[in-house]
Amino acid sequence: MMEIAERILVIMDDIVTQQVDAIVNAANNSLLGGGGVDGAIHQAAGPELLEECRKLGGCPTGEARITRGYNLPAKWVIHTVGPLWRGGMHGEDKMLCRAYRSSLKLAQQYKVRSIAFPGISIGAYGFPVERAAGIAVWSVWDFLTEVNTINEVILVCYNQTAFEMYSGALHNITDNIK
Ligand code: AR6
Repeated sequence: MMEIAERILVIMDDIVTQQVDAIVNAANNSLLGGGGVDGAIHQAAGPELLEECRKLGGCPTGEARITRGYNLPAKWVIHTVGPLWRGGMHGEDKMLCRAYRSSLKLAQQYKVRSIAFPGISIGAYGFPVERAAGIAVWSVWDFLTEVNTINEVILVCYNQTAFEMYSGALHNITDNIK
């Protein structure tokens, strides 16, 4: 059995090029596309992705929906909606945790073995990066203790600051568990 720490990887890269079974999209409630990582994923997947998304009828915050990946190397795109940061007293932490868990649950149902996440909510949605990183790493770690069919979770950071925060959060949890 692989250690949990060996199943989580933090990298700095573009999520659309990841060679994994599924990539996660930081979408909005409409699931009809947007800027940031959402725009990049739709651009790389091609127009069929939007066509499939239209049929889903949106997605509540904290939940997730799955589509095919079309022109992406990934077979699946799991669309989740993280919380918009409103100061931290509106259930933002819980909602962010839920977005990671819902995505991983869907991944498990679709027999996904490798999955890549962007930093959900840390761009346009304004979630403080260090706090989001802690929640992301903890949510993934906790899920992997319960489910052993997913053996690679890649946290894909788009800039140096995010990379430092997510790898720092992973180190913290690894140190604390030893
Ligand atoms: N690969 C990896 N990460 C990326 C990429 C990429 N190609 N492009 C951007 N990021 P954001 P949110 C990073 O704003 O905060 C959209 O319009 C980015 O630097 O994409 O959850 C949706 O439609 C940041 O660190 O997502 C929603 O309306 C992280 O991905 C809204 O934005 C997330 O930033 C969602 O906001």
